[in-house]
Amino acid sequence: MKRSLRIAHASDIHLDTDYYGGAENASSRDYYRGVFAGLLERITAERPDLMLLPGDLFDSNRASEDTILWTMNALGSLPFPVLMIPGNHDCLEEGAIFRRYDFAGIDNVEMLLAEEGETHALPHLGARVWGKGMVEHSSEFRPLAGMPEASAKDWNLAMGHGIYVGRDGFTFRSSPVEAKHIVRSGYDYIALGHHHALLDVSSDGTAAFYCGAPVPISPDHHGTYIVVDLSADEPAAVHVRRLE
Ligand SMILES: [Mn+2]
Repeated sequence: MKRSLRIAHASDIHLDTDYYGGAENASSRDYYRGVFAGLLERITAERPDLMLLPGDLFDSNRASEDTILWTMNALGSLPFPVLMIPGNHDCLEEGAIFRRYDFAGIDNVEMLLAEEGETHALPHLGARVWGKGMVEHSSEFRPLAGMPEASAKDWNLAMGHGIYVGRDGFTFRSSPVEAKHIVRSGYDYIALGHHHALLDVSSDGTAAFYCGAPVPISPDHHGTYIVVDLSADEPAAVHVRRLE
């Protein structure tokens, strides 16, 4: 019997929005850092077994070195594993942050960067996580294409970064997330990023959500993240958390 599993899902942090170093716009840098630090504090208090962060941790690959090192330190201080993929804002283009800095070298952090997708197993949790590294945000890139078959003995989790296009696989949108990869996947939870507001795209028994961004999309909105509890023989319990 599978042990229960608590997952934290946060995405689209966009650190260093409007900031590229120096004194100018440092208040924007500090605001985004503060939101992320507060988010990590809230999540830590919920004692998750792991955290999934499906892309756009940084607003661009030109984020300042100071913020990159600050972020590596913040992630490395967490008492649980963090699994991440790049998004379109911090994709694996030439000079990418995730090519220049060894996030996977942080003890509790795993980066899923393979272009064709890769699975990271967490044997102590009885879980495995699949994701792929976006090199270019284009209509050819399919964030969830190539997910391996679900394993019967583990919790099967996946991450993707892109726009949900439903059943319309033919699209000119960049990085389309298609329903056909969610339906009948047999996965227990698919953590999505890119859309900055909460969106439930679950299908036929597979829970799949955009958790929203921690920074509100408008002044009358609020940031969100998700906590998911998985227990044997029960559907995924998805809890949406608001950040004030
Ligand atoms: Mn994005």
